[in-house]
Amino acid sequence: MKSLWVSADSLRDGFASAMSQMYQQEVPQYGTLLHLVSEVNAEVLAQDPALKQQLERDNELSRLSVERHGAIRVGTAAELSMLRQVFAIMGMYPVGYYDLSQAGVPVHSTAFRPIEDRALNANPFRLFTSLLRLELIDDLALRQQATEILAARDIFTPRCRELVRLHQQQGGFSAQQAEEFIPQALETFRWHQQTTVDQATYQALLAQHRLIADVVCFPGCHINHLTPRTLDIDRVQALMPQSGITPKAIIEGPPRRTVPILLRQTSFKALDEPVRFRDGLGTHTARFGEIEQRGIALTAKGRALYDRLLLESETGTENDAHQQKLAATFAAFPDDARVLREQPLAWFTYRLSEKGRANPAQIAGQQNIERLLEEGLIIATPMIYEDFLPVSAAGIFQSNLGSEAKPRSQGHSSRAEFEQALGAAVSDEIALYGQRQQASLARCGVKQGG
Ligand code: OOG
Ligand code: NI
Repeated sequence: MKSLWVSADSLRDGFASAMSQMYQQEVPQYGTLLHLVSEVNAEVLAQDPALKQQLERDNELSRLSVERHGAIRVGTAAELSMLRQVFAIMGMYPVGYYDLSQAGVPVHSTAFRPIEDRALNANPFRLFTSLLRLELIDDLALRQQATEILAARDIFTPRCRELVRLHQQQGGFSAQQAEEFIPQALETFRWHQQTTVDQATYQALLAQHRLIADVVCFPGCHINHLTPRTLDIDRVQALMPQSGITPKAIIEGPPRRTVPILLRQTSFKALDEPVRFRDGLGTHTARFGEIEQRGIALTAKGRALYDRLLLESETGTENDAHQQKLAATFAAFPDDARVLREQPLAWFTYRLSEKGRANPAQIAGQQNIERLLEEGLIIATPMIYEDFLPVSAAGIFQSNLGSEAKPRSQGHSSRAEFEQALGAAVSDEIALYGQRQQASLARCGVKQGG
């Protein structure tokens, strides 16, 4: 019998859309931001027909309007490992290891995301997922208490657990099961006004780190932001106040470039939201909004240059000054597609042009990619960066949780512990980009190396 299972791409698309609907209801400013981003994207495309054509040709235009990332934080290894199984059903796999303890945030993280070209183009929805490091709570009694609170909760509905088991046994979902799975999985990420603790416990955890209180005191792992992708972050940042949204002071990441690199992000501050403790009312500050502009993925060499320049650059507290300083330092980073390819600092996707399809013999055996491009036999387009940046992430965490920049000395990087909690290895993002570039060249009939 032919498989009638619903595809992982379609499950992810349905889930991402349901998540966005839910978050628009929970945080109305997110809806305003979505609206602003789609307006700015439409303007950019109208003003830059060449960009529009390129995005259309590469099947990227369709993903733009559905594209977003979210972020969640969990408290235990068991929760993280169960999330891995839930996301696998939607074609999202752990990529990258981010150690944020070095920036004073007591978590380490990965991104669950699709990894293949086709899946990324269908819907690149990704979730930045952090695991709390309870060992960084130095008060032992409090650490024990937090451990017990977390052990007593189940952030998954019983039906969600059953459906995950069923999927693992059957190897897929029928249409009806898929329809049931999406809202069941969504429950884990819903906001709860009712906390699981009394005020004293909340305050004690908050005093350790705001993030610890956010993870430990609630019955679920509420989605804390959803981030649409804009084609012009400077414009959205400038327009945010007119829509009644106050952005964070500076845009994180690299400066504006002719060939945009990696990821630029800005966010707006979390609101104080009313919550109920076991013994009274209060407020909690956790959820916020963010936008991002994605550029080309960098090779290990390009990434090392980015990291070095970011470190060397002076920073400003006001965005214009900050961007000018960044731009001055990043003058040392080539901003030309050809140079980016030749060095090589960045990844590209290659495909045959019409001429190339008509003349395969001219390609076979040719190893000089620039020559093939010049002759119009193949076409190169920047490969979009699908991941995150730890320095930017730390900036976003801090600006939204109250700045607390003290680095935690115990916070040695522990990727192995993270993978053990996850129950799987995380993929190396740079290796994934390299494989995709290689595969695109192979599809063109270009032999590389040797
Ligand atoms: C995650 C912050 C990181 C990003 O875009 O870098 C992040 C969090 O606050 O849980 O989402
Ligand atoms: Ni984010």
